[in-house]
Amino acid sequence: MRRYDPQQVELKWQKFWEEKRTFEVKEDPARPKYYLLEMFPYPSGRLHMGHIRNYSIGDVVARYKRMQGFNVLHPMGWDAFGLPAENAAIEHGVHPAKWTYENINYMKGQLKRMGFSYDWKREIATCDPSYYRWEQLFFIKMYERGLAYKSLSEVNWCPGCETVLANEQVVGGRCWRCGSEVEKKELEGWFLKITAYADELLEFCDKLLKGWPEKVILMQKNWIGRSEGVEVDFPLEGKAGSIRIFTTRPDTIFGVTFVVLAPEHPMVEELVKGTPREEEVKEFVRRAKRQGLLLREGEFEKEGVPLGAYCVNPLTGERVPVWTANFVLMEYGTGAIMAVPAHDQRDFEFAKRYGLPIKVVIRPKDRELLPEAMTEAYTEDGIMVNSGHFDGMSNREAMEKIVELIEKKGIGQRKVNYRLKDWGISRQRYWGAPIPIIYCPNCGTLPVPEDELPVVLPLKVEITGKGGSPLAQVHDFVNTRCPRCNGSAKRETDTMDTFVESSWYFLRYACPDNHKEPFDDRVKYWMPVDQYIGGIEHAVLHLLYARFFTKVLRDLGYVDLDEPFERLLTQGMVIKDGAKMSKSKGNVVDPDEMVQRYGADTVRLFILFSAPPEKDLDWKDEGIEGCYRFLNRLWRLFFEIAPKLAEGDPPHAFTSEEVEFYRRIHLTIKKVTEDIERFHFNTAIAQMMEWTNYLYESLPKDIRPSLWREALEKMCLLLHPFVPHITEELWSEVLRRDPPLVDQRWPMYDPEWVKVPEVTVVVQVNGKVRDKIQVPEDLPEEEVKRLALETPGARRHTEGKTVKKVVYVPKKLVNIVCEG
Ligand code: ANZ
Ligand code: ZN
Repeated sequence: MRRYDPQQVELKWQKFWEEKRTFEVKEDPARPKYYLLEMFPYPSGRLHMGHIRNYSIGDVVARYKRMQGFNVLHPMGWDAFGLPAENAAIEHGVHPAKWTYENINYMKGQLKRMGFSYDWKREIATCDPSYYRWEQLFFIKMYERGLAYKSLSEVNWCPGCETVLANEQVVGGRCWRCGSEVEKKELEGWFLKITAYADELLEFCDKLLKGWPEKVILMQKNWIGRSEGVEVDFPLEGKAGSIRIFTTRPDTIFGVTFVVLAPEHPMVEELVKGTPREEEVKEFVRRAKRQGLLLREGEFEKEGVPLGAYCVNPLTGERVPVWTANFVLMEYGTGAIMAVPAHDQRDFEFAKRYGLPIKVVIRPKDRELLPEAMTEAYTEDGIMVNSGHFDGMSNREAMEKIVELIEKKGIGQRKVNYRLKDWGISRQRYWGAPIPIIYCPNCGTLPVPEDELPVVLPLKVEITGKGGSPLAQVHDFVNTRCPRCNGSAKRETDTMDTFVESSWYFLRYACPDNHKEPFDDRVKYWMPVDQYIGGIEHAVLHLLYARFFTKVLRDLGYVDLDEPFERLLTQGMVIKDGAKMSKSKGNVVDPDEMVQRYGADTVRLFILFSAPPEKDLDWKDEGIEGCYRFLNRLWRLFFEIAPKLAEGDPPHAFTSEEVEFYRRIHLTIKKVTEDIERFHFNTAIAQMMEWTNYLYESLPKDIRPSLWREALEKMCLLLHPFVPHITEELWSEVLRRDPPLVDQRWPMYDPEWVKVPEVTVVVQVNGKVRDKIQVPEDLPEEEVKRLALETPGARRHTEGKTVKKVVYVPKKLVNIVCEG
């Protein structure tokens, strides 16, 4: 018997698919299309198990859909701009382009060795000018429509290296390179106006619900963070002017006991200037600004100082002190709040800490609320108290009335706020797409004319990690001509955030060879992506940006669709010894080594078998051994039966053993098909393993050759999406079938043969027969009990009583024991 040699088998079939160009696809209006996309990798150097998992899951779906007759687009590319390439240049002196393309080359080899069914003709690398030129075009179009604009933004600044740092280069508040404490600095930068699409992005969240995980939808909604409220002016005491606050709880306005400004609020300095409080407040503001970075890492205490100034509650006329505190953010609302400690937890904690008064204005329906007795804010609905003529109303009703009053008095108006901020895309980095803008001393800011695109990133550059943006040092690049007056002008030296490239790459896969325009009719044929698969870490930013870009490109007339991704699957992490696989933890399993030892089919099988896609996968060395043994067992089974296949069938009808044997074939097809549809690959594989055991047990039985052949053929077809190489080999070498599996259709089952017999189950309540139900013989106990409890007979006799126990005697009866 031939030994199973995964290396030989796998290389053979990979070569075969490549030579036959099996996975290259063309648009074919006559066939239904299916666009399967996995998130493209950053070419960091080598694939890790997370990648392998992502792409193994995708490959099952791609191959399965293909066998179902879909015209499947399954592309792959490289998210090739980014910081690590630049860091490699700083640390090892290798050019980012060289580093990137070498990595791409290596990783592409790894993907091919896994046998993934990609159409490599459509490969994209985002650092290629033929890709980012279109991005520059979109930027210009957005600029012309006011969707790209320049504004001040806050950046991380390293005083040691005199350079801007990316968030990833700030480690514990310090520069990753020189260890200096990182400062905040205001710098001019480019923004994309994603807020203009906030409402549409939110509205479409609900339309996406059917094909996206609920968790991701919720994260997107929270990120957009729409909140309805009012802005109200609190006049200053003894001076002209007022403080404008934003609140979502105008019903609590009678309970305001202080007002708080964000430390960065311009009025802070104004109000303390020349007063005895000036020094202390300024010191606090400095500290709070420095805290900025740490704050984001989550370890912060609510702190503040009074300004010594007062303002007036416009509805009550009460005077309230003005404070500044670190928990009020300048970027949200108006950067100022009215504090209601009785009904807002943050305000409550702050008031307790600084001994500020607490005034209750809403009480629960059934009791009084005394400020002294409160241990936390009362944030529920209730009845208005201490609120003038609103007393006694429900707070919901009062809310509407108070807003009307505020608007009538002209002291404020309704306002909708979003957490979502415009997207700052300027990076003072080298390895990114240049922003196509020219600054002319006479004509101002101008976009690069379209026919001069792309603005190619120059390759001759010095990257030291110190000083300003590397591009600013490349004189040939910076110095240019003004497109309007032809005088000397300068180019923008910022590059774009790499998230911009990943916001539209899925569109470009449809027509990567079109060098005249970004998109053509092929986009219409393939889009939207039918199934997108990737990590949950992209649940917010990448997916939101991609949705935003799709809408912008629609409004610019480039594409004709509202949403890019029909369905989304977020796969879990790969963990080992209880922690996420990572270099720093030293628990990394190298895919190459595993493929060397067991072959790609075993690695794929193990990854798919160990956990359902959305769950975390715990890497166990025994597990991969087990999968390898299974494939060897499968191999031997085929070779053992092979001689039998040539024999003729007996003349008599199926024996009862053969009936069972045949039924199992169809049950397995049904189960595996349904499991793949639901992405339950692990249970599909478990079913195949069980079936293999059954076939081994059937070896001594008298099963006719044609039935054996059918079983083995179905085995190959059903396992093919998971382990494509070994199945091709067995199909062609043992079963002698042609054409290859990749061109076969997914098997169908005969519904007549998978019917489960039904049984009648009697429903008793306290031992008396009250109803009966018809159920499939193998319906799980829980289901039978649920159905029994819902029968009219059971309902009549359990109503108003407590069910104590439900007993199921399989295939016979359910007894419901109840009391009362
Ligand atoms: C008074 C009040 C009373 C509030 C109450 C809440 C409960 P969302 O839903 O997130 O929009 N707030 C407003 N601007 C803020 C800022 N720049 N920094 C920190 N907090 C700010 O939250 C709106 C609420 O968050 C606002 O309503 C305000 O506190 C606070 F019983 O005003 B509220
Ligand atoms: Zn000019």
